[in-house]
Amino acid sequence: MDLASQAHALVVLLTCMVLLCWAQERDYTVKEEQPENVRIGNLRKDLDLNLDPNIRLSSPLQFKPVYKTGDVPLVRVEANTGEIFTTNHRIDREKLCSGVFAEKRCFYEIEVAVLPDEIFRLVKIRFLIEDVNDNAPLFQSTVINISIPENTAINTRYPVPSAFDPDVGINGIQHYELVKSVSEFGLDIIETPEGDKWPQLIVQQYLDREQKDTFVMKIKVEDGGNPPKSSTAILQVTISDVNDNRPIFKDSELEVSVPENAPMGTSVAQLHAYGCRSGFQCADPLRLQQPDLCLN
Ligand SMILES: [Ca+2]
Ligand SMILES: [Ca+2]
Ligand SMILES: [Ca+2]
Ligand SMILES: [Ca+2]
Repeated sequence: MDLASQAHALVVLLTCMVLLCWAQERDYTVKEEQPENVRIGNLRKDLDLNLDPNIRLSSPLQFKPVYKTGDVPLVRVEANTGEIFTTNHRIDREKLCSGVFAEKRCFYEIEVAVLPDEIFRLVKIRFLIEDVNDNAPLFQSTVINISIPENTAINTRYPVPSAFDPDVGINGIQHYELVKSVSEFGLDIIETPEGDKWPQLIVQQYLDREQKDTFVMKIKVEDGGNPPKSSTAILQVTISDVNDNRPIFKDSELEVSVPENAPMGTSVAQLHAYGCRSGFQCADPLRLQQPDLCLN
């Protein structure tokens, strides 16, 4: 290596040392929702400062946190010891990282200046906020209404509006079930590649609005926390009508007697027809117009 190359290597080495001095980083992991004064770590120990005993310090070693403007301090650093603690401001992962995609990790960051000037460095501290299961999954509404036509084929699926759980991973939604079910309907869960779970109602039997026009069930959603949290909603299925029955007369035959001298226009009988559409039974017949049969 010639002299110029050696000089260049030395410059690169010195630059790296200076940058290392300034760009020190340290990561910690802390659970959300901890009470005040829970110890997270000790900077003096964890930064491995390796203070040169030959350097005379103008004042004792000190740690001075620098918070981002407007940030509520979620941790405090003891100036003399470098001990890091939680504060009386609760760390709420769901609030801190509300705009962050669920699959991304949630960090809280501060910088800490290490003083005095002789050993000055600015250390970037990142706190990885671990999720705890502090939210139950909830449906958007306590009553979910679904309308299904009565001629729906068996195995047809209807999406049920999903619940929402702001926690992530196993603490998010894991399971749906019908806790008060009927034989006409079943529930299946579709899982997307992103891991989202979508409940779907499956028609398991032929429906007949004229027999039964409303089914009331209860749907339960549960997360995978330990212990799990859950909630329920009423699932009300309304069977909508289709025109699947022709109207029928009350009597298939009608016998009337008419005097031979009856004038024209004389009413001789009244016809009864029903909009009875079940085909087999007519539990709640709809009475149609009842025309008179008249002489003409
Ligand atoms: Ca929380
Ligand atoms: Ca949860
Ligand atoms: Ca949480
Ligand atoms: Ca019908």
